Amino acid sequence: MSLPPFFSQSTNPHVLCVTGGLTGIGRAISLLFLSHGASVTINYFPGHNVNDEKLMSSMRSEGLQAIKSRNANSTITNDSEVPLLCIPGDISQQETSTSLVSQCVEKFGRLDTFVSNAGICKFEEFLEISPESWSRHRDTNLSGAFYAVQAAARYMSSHGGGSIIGISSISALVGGAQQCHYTPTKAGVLSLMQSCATALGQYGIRCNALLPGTIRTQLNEDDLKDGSEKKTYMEGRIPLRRLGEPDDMAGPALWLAVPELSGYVSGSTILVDGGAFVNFQ
Ligand code: RM4
Repeated sequence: MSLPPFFSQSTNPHVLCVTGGLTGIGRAISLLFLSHGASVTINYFPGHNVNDEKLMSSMRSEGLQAIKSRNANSTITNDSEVPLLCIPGDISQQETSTSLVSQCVEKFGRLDTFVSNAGICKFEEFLEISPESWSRHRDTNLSGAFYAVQAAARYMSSHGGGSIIGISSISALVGGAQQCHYTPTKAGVLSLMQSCATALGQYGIRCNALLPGTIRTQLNEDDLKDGSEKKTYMEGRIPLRRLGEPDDMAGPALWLAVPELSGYVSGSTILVDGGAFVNFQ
């Protein structure tokens, strides 16, 4: 049986903002929050996907379905009423996040939960990684998270607090031979959330790191092709015997957003990996 909605536009409003929200984990989180009655603003990197317009319109119709299936009495009855705002922008630039937060607040009047999710991972041999690739991974994954979290915190610190979630990775804790430019950025996001938890607790802002294990997204669609040896190997490493899906990340994000459920959780590291990390022998 599906849970009733946690939020309500009229009696318990909740506004979520997510970077990199058009695909993968960011999209799954956004859709779950929409289904629970939240309003959602997403950032996306224009042109990064084959067809942004199509992804946005399918997100609206999936959002509508999700809302209706959780709440048959919802007053939202067509795609155009889905409370979803999509803002293009390169997250490595500070002004993208400043403007994202202000457009979100202008449209929906508040900001309760911020998810810093946008990230890239190009699988490359360490000996061949160029300075450009190294800086692109740092600029997007780490500087992007820094600016985004700072913009959210600047708003939340003077508006009663909120929940900030940094999407780090199992790769913050363990190495990957073709991820030498990526794993340090994910360790950086974990550390960022720990320091921000200490800096921002005084404002009622909780900061936590969510660490996805191996989740099937566009980041690893080449690396983990169906039928590949690596995919079989990775599945074998996971005690739950399957790769993760973006939806697997959405529930933990919702839990971190709801103060009644996680109001005393801050500075924590939440691994969502089907047990992969602890599977040594
Ligand atoms: C992860 C982890 C996964 C990989 C992705 C791209 O956080 O290393 O195994 O598929 O990055």
